[in-house]
Amino acid sequence: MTDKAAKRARFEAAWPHIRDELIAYLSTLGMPAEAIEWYRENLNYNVPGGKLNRGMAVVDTAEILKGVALDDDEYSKAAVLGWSAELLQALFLVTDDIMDTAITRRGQPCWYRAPGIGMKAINDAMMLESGIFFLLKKHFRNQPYYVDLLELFQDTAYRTGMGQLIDLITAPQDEVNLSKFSLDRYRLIVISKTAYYSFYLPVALAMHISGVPASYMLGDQTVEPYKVALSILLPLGEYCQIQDDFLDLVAPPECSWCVNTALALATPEQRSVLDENYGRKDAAAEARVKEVFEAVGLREHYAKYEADVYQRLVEMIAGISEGGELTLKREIFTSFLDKIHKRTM
Ligand code: DMA
Ligand code: MG
Ligand code: MG
Ligand code: MG
Repeated sequence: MTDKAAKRARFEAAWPHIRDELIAYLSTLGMPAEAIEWYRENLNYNVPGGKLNRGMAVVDTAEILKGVALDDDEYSKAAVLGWSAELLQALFLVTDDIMDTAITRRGQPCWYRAPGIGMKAINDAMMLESGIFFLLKKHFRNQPYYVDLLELFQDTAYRTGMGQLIDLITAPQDEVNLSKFSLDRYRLIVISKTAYYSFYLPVALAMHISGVPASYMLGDQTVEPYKVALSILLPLGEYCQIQDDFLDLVAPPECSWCVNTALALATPEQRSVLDENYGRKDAAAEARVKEVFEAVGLREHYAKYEADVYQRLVEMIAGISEGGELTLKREIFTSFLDKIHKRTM
């Protein structure tokens, strides 16, 4: 087994226990067997089975901060928070698929389309969210950083919801209106709906359980490590999504980097071609959109964007001063950057 596979296996092995804690709570409240089975199926169907990037990032970051392997208690704390991040992702995916009228997710029918589920999926999503706060209370109630964890999940969910809102009103499923699109709007959507919960949340969670304080002195310099982390992880998350969009190239009717960049570069004629064809689900229209993308030099623009953002992130990371214990480490960020840079799928 590779190191990466072993890490994943260990993280996955923590799930059944965490799931059973959530289910057991319903039993202690005397919920009927049918409800308990429903919740179990909700959790099993929607929480594991993804890439687990966010959950494992909590564990990885905690390990980097400590510098040596976590002990069992530290690992189990990191795993609870990692799975809580996965619960947050799950509730957003369940509701996102309803709003996007999606068909499949992770190779199976979306939860709301699974037999017998339908709009009960809305309540299921809310119960996934409540599960996060149950776990936080159960495992962290007595920790000095308990309120920080609560605030972090609350703030992150709020930001993600705002991102979903502006995405939904900018690129509604049923009517693409390119006059609403712009690169600025795109950036705001991506940072809000993806970067916060996918990049900042896992790292900040690990920082809290590792005891990283809100500020510290390094020499005569005051460092605010959570702000530093945010300032790097938001552009990193944006980069990751732009790369995703570029690898997909034409995935209408999304408000993607490709169409927004093309809109910024298009001649009036090319703009009309995009207005008439973008978001239409037929092969000929897609081919015309692709032609415009090629004609405006989207590939070259992407290569330049990637080189620039990579350079900028490398410089920001190099600018982190490493002190003793409980301070930021550059490796937290380079490990993300290395995974993303020049990714081809
Ligand atoms: C999903 O955004 C966003 C969240 C917060 C889950 P999306 O609809 O663009 O992504 P997907 O293609 O995964 O449905
Ligand atoms: Mg979606
Ligand atoms: Mg969506
Ligand atoms: Mg995509």
